[in-house]
Amino acid sequence: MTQDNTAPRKIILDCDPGHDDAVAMILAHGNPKIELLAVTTVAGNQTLDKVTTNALVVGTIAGITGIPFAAGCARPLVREVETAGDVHGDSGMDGPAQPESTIELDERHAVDVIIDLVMSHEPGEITLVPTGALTNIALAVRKEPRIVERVREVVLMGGGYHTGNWSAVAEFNIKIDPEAAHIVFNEAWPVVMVGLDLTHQALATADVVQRIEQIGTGPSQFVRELMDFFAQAYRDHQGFDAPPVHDPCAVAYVIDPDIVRTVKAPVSVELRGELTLGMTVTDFRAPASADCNTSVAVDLDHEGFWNLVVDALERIGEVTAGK
Ligand SMILES: [Ca+2]
Repeated sequence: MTQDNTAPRKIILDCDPGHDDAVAMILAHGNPKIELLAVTTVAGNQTLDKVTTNALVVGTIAGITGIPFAAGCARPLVREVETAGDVHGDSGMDGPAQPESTIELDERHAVDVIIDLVMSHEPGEITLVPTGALTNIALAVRKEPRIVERVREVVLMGGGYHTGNWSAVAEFNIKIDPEAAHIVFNEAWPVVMVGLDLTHQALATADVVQRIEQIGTGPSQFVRELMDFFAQAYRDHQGFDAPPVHDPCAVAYVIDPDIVRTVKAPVSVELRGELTLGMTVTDFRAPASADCNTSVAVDLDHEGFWNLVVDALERIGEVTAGK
């Protein structure tokens, strides 16, 4: 496997924007250690049409050009569509005013974009960063199993080893499509689970929001307004003082694993539990064996993480629509 550790890490962001997905896109675009190859979408926080529109809007606001944006699966593999309107609003990205997108959607299905990119790059070059349900990734691996040995790692936001948010023990991205998650966790590629234990440390506290506000650009104002809506939703529905900004934590891990520290441990997805469907059961009883392919994120450098987000917004600067 050829891995140049100085070159930017090539990633495909598979997402369901989503307030925190939007910040993940901005971090991936604005950080020089990441090369964003594509943005693909999947039903989750809202319906596929809505999250795809949102992805194009974020791309327009942040000036993400020259890469494919492609829509993927409109529903989970087995289960009915379940969305998170309480947290993300009717649009899936309520709060800020949303301009018309100037980005054209790729005609291909997201699953094909993922396969095409992975197969046309060298083995070990591409990291998949899913921040929604794992439907597209699971279908991609079923359609083209050779992507498993070519993907460098899958760094996903989802799950948790101690806590849930869509049930007492299950996290939203995993719970809405547990069968897809089962497929992704059980393939032989390295999987890093950036779950709620980690992302609940990524709180957009008042000082963080102030730092973002002070950047004083269109994109920073957009993020600030996203955070205002997200904060209110998390106060009303989840009992948080400040909202946990989940998805950019997965991108931050790819940028700097010292900011998102991980531990190797086997993870299994519960598919049959009456009370535990979608739980990411993590076994910490003994040191993980050499063939364990899964790691879980445990500890966030809060200041280092938000420094990355602020830095990305500063680098993006002011964006003129259409450029
Ligand atoms: Ca998401």
